Amino acid sequence: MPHADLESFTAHLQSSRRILALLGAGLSASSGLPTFRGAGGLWRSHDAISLATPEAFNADPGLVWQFYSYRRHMALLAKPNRAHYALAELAERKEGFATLTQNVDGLSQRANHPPSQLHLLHGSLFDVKCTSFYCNYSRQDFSDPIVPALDIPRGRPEPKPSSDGQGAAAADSLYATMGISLTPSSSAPSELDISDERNLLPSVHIRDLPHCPECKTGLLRPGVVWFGEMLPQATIDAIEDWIIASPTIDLILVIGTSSKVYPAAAYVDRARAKGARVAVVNVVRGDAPSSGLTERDWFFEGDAGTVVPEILK
Ligand code: BJW
Repeated sequence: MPHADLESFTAHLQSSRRILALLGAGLSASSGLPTFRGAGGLWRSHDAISLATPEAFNADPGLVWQFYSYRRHMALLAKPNRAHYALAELAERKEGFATLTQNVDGLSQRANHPPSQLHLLHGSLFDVKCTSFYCNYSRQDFSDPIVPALDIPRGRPEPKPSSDGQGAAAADSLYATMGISLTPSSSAPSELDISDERNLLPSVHIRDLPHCPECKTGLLRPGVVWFGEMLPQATIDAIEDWIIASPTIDLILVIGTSSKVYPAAAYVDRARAKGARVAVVNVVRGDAPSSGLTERDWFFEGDAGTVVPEILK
């Protein structure tokens, strides 16, 4: 059985040289962003998981863009929480530390996580790419909404404040350098009660969705990794190089993930095969890597935004 003994964890962390962190949506739940599975995994009665597929995009690109427009808006308004900052600080402190994040919300970047130690397994909400087979166009895009047709009543609650507002000013100034204001404009869409079926979203015609400025014909799509799609090859290669360069891996932190999605979840076993002990932080005790935990491992039950800064300090 894993335990929650902070003393033994701290001693192991201090002596660890090669450390991985596998992050999931629960980390950003502490910043008020919804997770995928369980409570909060619904967007306007659609299962978030079923919208994160190429099939859903092909069937109704307008609906899927509305979902991602909402997610982009929420992520821009959210602030990194104390766990994002604690992980960024650990990366600064330990050269042999690498973060593998499944999150696409940009909060680790805004917490100043060193980019060379941060691997985005599932892409970014703020990348867009052309869907045309013959076109390789992609760009970073932080505009909100990305096109006027997506400036619709999103029926969202504003993100809850992070467990600690620390760093909000830094995030704001980082975004200001990119010319982005995180203050909602006066033309921001009004809030709707989305449980009220009368507040249905208007459908968005494909011609009003973002199109490729290069090939002029292709529809743009969010630069995220959907089910059935390959993870970015450069990211996989960089992680592989990191693992190969590690004679041993001492520790893997598994934070706020249901550990159900592959190949991300498989990095726990890769690390274990190199000797790593596992430390899980999750609000749900059962949400642990499928290979299970042993008495060498730790399970810290609770909100990532509170627990992570406590155990990493
Ligand atoms: C808190 C908290 C708080 C809440 N504090 N904790 C091997 C076996 C079986 C299947 C496969 C396999 N290999 C590949 C597959 C297929 C598939 C897969 O994994 N399927 C499984 C579901 C069975 N994988 C793929 O298709 C991947 N591609 C691939 O493998 O390519 C090769 C290939 C291609 C074709 C054929 C075969 C192979 C791609 C996976 C892409 C996943 N994409 C998404 C969407 C990204 C874009 C977007 O954001 O919209 O990624 S799906 C979604 O799940 C998102 C997440 O990153 C990912 C993981 O979810 P996460 O982060 O764990 O969130 P939740 O909601 O599941 O969990 C939250 C957790 O937080 C919970 O535990 C809570 O308790 C906890 N929590 N509040 C701490 N405050």
